[in-house]
Amino acid sequence: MTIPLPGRDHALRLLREMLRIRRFEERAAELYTLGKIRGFLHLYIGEEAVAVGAMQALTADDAIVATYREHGHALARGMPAGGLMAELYGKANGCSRGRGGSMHFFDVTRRFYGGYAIVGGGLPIAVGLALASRLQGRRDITACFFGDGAVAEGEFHESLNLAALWKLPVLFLCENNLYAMGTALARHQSQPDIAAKAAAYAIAADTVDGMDVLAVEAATRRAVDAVRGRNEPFLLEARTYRFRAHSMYDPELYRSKEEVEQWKLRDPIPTFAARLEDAGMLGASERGEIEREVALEIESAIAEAEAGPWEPVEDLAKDVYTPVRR
Ligand SMILES: Cc1ncc(C[n+]2csc(CCOP(=O)(O)OP(=O)(O)O)c2C)c(N)n1
Ligand SMILES: [Mg+2]
Repeated sequence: MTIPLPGRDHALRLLREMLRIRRFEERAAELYTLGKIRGFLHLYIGEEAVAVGAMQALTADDAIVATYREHGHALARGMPAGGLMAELYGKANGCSRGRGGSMHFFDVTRRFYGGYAIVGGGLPIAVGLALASRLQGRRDITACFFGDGAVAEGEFHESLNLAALWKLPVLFLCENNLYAMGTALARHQSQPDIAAKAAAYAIAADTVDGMDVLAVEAATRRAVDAVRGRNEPFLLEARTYRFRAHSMYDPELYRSKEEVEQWKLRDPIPTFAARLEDAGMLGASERGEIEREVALEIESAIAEAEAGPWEPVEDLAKDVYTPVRR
């Protein structure tokens, strides 16, 4: 079903948010090959519509938990690009003081609780956050993003079970990009329909086209209403695709070039931009202006990362051990 276009301001905001993520990561990939960024770097390119669409339905009070592929979620949540780029560089002005890198973005003031390297590791944290909120009598919900690979983990089942049993306000949002590293979903799941798994825990579920930002926003709004209104969890599965390798090193022997090219035809950014152009909401000069503004933001983020300090080596063990209080 094609969702009608929203007002022009909101539509352009969605486009801009997706572009910010795309351009941020394209530059990050270049900086990685230059050796400026090291360690793991998992790009979200191709999946931008999921984070951007979903984030529109959440308020600043809601908590977010994401995976190691979380650059897009952090940007869409409003974390400043400079602090994120500095974190990729490992600099002390990074959002996690340079100690986490790409997989561990964190910002407690924006209720962004990671960035998790452990597949499925964010799910029990999300359930705990929702439990804390319930115990404190708050109305916020926790949105937990995770990949299709996480449904193979015990934590997925344990988390869904407890969230349903205790009626906790968690939106489980599965970003099904069909692969967990090099393993296709159908090769590791007896039931590859992820949304169908929710029924085993008496959780309501829905699926959405993760390449369509408006569809994701609308489906997330319905899901969030269900979580807030009924005070119980919900599972939303967004069907999407990553255009790049799993991480920076991956010969991609598990999928064909044709398959990747087929999915690229559904790239969420040009398809949405084309819709806006057809509707007379976006002209060539405006598109150019948005691109220029986004490029400026990313270049200034890089400058901030370049200028940022390294943590002194004397601080190596700082915050690693908690002092024992006697
Ligand atoms: C518990 C655990 N097992 C294995 C790994 C190694 N690993 C890193 S990413 C990944 C694939 C996860 O795929 P998915 O959840 O679909 O997320 P995607 O990378 O597709 O976004 C695996 C197995 C890990 N990080 N944690
Ligand atoms: Mg996956």
